[in-house]
Amino acid sequence: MAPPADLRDWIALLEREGELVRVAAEVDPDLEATEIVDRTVKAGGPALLFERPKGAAHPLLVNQFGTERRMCLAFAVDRLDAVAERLEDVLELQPPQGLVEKVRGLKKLKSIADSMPKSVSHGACQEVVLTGDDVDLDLLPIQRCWPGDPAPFITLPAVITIDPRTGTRNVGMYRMQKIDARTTFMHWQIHKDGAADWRGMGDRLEVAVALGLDPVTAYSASAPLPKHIDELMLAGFLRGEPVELVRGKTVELEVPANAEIVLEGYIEKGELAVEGPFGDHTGYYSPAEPFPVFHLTALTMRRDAIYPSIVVGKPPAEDAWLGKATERIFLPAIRASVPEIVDYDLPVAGAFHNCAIVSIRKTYPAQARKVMHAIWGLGLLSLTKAVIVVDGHVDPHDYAQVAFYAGANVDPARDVVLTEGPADHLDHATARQFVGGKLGIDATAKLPEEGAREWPPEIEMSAEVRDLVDSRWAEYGLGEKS
Ligand SMILES: Cc1cc2nc3c(=O)[nH]c(=O)nc-3n(C[C@H](O)[C@H](O)[C@H](O)COP(=O)(O)O)c2cc1C
Ligand SMILES: [Mn+2]
Repeated sequence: MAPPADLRDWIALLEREGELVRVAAEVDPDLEATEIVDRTVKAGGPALLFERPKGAAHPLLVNQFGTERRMCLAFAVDRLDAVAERLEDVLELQPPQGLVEKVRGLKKLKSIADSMPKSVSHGACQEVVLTGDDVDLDLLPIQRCWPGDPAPFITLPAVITIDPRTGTRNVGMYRMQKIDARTTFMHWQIHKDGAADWRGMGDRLEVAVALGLDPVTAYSASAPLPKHIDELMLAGFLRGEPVELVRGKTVELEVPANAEIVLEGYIEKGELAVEGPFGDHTGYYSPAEPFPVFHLTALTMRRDAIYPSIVVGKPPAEDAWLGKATERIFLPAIRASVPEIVDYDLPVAGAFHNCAIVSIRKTYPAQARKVMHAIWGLGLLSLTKAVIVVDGHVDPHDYAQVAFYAGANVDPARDVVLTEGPADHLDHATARQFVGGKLGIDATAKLPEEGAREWPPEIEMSAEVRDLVDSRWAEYGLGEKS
């Protein structure tokens, strides 16, 4: 089975799988939808298609990504690690030995070449074209998510720009506060590629925003790829099908043909206004700050377009699963530069940037410190506040195990690293915005060169006795074997 081709295909799949409920009652996108969605997400419940959002002409889809099972359905896999394995296969491309390997290598290269987006002449996303004064964001059920939000926010967009200096495309997910029917903000945080395109702009920067994509392409907008890699290529690779693009009606940019809705427009150099506050994925309101203003020149859409949204807030929220997908999918890429890493976990409760637990195959002294610094030097992982390093036999996803080793193996006088580095744009705890402390905890077993006394063996039962008890279990009268 291939991943869904577009949002409608995805909705049909969710319905077949009992993963979507249609809400026929009129629901207000102003706060009411959030409360319904938040309760549903926290209960592990289904995607919700609000068919009659109050005051809007189009239905509202929320919680499409809210469980591991739906995330797997989106990628057509049975576990998210299977997605990573496909990527790993390509990343580990070695010079081929012999004919069979050469053919296999060519197939891999072809899978990369076939991932490039493809231009087409028509797209469903342009069945309806509104330009100029006809552009009207009031048609859409844009949610105001939390009581302290000053306005509705578009929360699940794929924002497309081209770096005017290099010509490379970037696609990112950045919230867009509605200013009026034809204007929004663009929330490009300082460390993001979108912000870099904006900093490099001339007098005007064209922007296109795709809403209501197939789930893999929508996910790809949130993926932290290096600046020069087009997120639509990742989408094509993960879908096994190139993303089809049509030329915008009022911009030079190309937009995904399968989108439900596309917003086209521009940003003027130096035009900033005060955006926010916004009830954010940190669990706090991020404060009001200046951000660029986006002027719409066109709103194009399918007939009966469906508007997608996501509610972030105190974790766990729906975005937890977009984050977990990234955690899994990027493991091979991280291992490509830090090969001693066995596995890692970014706890949902840590809003992804607050904490990373990393397990390593340790072979030399101070290696845990090397890995901490690697994390603090790696893409958006550089924003990680606390890094806990454990040995390779420890499961980083098992927080009780991690807590055990972070206690038992740590002498705080010796095994804690405190340093400084860039802090997440939204971190409210740092003394200064964008700059903060970093905490490393080396919870690996220590070597003599690291200043350890003789390290005691860990307690484990012998294999013979385990086998004996296995074979005699029924005799003990203790029920099911544990
Ligand atoms: C639901 C959701 C909302 C997000 N909102 C923002 C945002 O408002 N601003 C921002 O800079 N990043 C936001 N992000 C994170 C970016 O999408 C992510 O860092 C992505 O890698 C950015 O793409 P880029 O690296 O090409 O800039 C959001 C992520 C998700 C999943
Ligand atoms: Mn990018």
